[in-house]
Amino acid sequence: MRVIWDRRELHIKVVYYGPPLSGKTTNLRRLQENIAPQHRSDLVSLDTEGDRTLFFDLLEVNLGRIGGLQPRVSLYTVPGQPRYQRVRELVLRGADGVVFVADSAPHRLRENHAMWQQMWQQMYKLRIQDVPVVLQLNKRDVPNPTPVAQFQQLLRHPKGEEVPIVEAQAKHNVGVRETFALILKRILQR
Ligand SMILES: Nc1nc2c(ncn2[C@@H]2O[C@H](COP(=O)(O)OP(=O)(O)O)[C@@H](O)[C@H]2O)c(=O)[nH]1
Ligand SMILES: [Mg+2]
Repeated sequence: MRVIWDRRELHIKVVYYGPPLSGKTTNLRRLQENIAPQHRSDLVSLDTEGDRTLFFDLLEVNLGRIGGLQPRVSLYTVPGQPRYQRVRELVLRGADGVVFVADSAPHRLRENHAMWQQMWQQMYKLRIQDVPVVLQLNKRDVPNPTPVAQFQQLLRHPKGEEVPIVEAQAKHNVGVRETFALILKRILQR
């Protein structure tokens, strides 16, 4: 988080992390569609190959004033494919908060877990292990979604802290705004 005093701006970086195709880009797309153009940028997607994000997506959102400052929030997504581990780390650097977008499809459980572990490894390496994390359980509309309790058991905070959960269907714009509001609230509380 950086304050640019002469412009009275507060810069905040939020990263959406998770396995491939869990719905990270869809979250940003829905936010873009639902925030008035004067309060946001266009969604910039770098080097996409069909549906897949190869580098990252970026959306900037300007919020109302907080304590005389104008918050400017930069939202990033990471590419989920295993071979882009290094890119994920680069994008994660300097994050003020992280949203982990999990895929509720039952056959994706192991991938969620592997990415969750990698996220914490990278957060420790980058010394951002204490920034707020929100766990979004996306795709709750799929058949036989992984139960919330099973996610809670599997995706644990390394220090045993409670991780707030939002159930979502990003595709249908359910839980997207709530997730964004919750991570921002946690960041600003800090
Ligand atoms: N069934 C279902 N599909 C979703 C949901 N959210 C996203 N998707 C789909 O999942 C696919 C991957 O989404 P995308 O946002 O590109 O994933 P990313 O790789 O995490 O950025 C797309 O076909 C989306 O339409 C959801 O809530 N339910
Ligand atoms: Mg993507």
